[in-house]
Amino acid sequence: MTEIIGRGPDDIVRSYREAFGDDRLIVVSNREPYEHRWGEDVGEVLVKRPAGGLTSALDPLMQSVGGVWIAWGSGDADAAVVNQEDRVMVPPEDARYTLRRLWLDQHDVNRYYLGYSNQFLWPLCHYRPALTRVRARYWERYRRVNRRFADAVLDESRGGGAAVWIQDYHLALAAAHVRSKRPDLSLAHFWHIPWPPVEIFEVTPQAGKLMRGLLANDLMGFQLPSHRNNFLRCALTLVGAEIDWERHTATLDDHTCHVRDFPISIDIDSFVEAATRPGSDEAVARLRDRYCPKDGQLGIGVDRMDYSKGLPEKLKTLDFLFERYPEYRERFTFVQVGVPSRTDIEAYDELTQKVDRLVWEVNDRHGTPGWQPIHLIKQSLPAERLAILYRAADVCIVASLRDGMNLVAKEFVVCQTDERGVLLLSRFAGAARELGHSLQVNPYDPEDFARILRDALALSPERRAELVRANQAELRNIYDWMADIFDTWGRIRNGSELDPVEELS
Ligand code: GDG
Repeated sequence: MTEIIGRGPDDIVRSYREAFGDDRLIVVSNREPYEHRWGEDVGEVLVKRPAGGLTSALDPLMQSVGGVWIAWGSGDADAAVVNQEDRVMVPPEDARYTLRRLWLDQHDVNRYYLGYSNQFLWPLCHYRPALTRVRARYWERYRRVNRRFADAVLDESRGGGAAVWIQDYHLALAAAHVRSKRPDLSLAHFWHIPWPPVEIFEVTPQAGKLMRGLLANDLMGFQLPSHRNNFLRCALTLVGAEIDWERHTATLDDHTCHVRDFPISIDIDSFVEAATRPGSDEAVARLRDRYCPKDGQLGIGVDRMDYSKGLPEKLKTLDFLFERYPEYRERFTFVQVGVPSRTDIEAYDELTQKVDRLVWEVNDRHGTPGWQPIHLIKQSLPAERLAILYRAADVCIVASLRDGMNLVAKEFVVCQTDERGVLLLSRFAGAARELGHSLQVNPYDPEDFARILRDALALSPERRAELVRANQAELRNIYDWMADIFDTWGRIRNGSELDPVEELS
């Protein structure tokens, strides 16, 4: 595989220490990186790593830098393993940092998490205002839970300095609470999902409060320049912040927030290692034997079951492929991993039913006695299995209707150690900006999407290898992402963030 030269864990520790000295790193997110669950045997505790882009991205970083990660203790055995201060060291097999758990009751989960976060902010930020549900009690609880997260930050930073790094849309109000009590702390927030244009965001009844909450940070990070610009325009229009469009800052009530884009990435080495460890060649061969028709090809998809991921559009595309190009029947099989997600929300339940129905229809229409066109795996696979699946595939399809980045696309590219797999990538996923050697598709146009899929299946091994290598050469490591953020954040903190005029000279 193309050698990817980038920064590593040691560079992150150095970047962090240069920026923040001995200050403690405090990461705050809704989802925890490790969940403890009761096993089947009495007293047995199992450790689960929830599937999701955010936790997969940040855990390796916390393991390098150390510090404390504050998150909702969502596992049923979580409370049994923490100490009196609700802390537990993780990873369990090699304690590297502290996980501080915060407890949510059923109302919190229903209103703050499933309500305001996932039935208001999530659809809105994915450009789907028609899917939002506005309820006063959701907002009330969102505020209250955000304040509790902020209180935990204040507690963990007592008696010293800290760099507080807040994650994602669940915690938009946390920074303002922290700043009101500890203006000396350095605050940054990374928003993993898109930020929509002001014409969409302004439907938010609490738009001004959310903007003020986020502008309390010293640094706001987004995946793409377009999200950054949308946010700055919202700051101008909705709360009258003063915007410097060259330096990308928003100033409100004498506080300046720097707004930047930092496209997130993955821990490249860990995926390459999982795809190539001893026994992997046999595992790849077994997987192809199981699913792939003899001398045929294997396609894969890996998504949380979420309406932003374009699963029905992907399945319609497969339907068109088998209808328009029947030579692919019994020659191409598709395996879709669809990890159940937010199953208590109606829109997700409807999506799951729709996906089940579409899979059934395509299989019914095009399947033959010895061959099933689509296999839907509705469960989370262990990370090593995922790397083998990526490596075994001839194509991977990412069909997001809107996606902040999409880590699956990047993971697939790095696992191509045999230089075989071609990536079909939605133009509407943030990853499309970097992965220019994927075949880019418009999921709203399934006929053309099917034509591009056919073209992908027809590519020669040489052309596939060229595309793989070119995409791999574009990829940066998660550590570069982290170091970029710490370097920028550190310069802001030290007052040395250059303005663009100085940078140019
Ligand atoms: C949000 C933004 C942004 C999936 N299935 C399994 C599994 N996964 C892991 C993948 C990947 C992660 O989940 C999914 O990440 P994505 O980036 O694709 O999507 P979101 O969860 O929506 O993440 C997204 C991301 O945050 C980071 O900023 O890219 O735009 O929406 O890492 O590997 N992992 C395992 N088994 C599975 O079955 N082990």
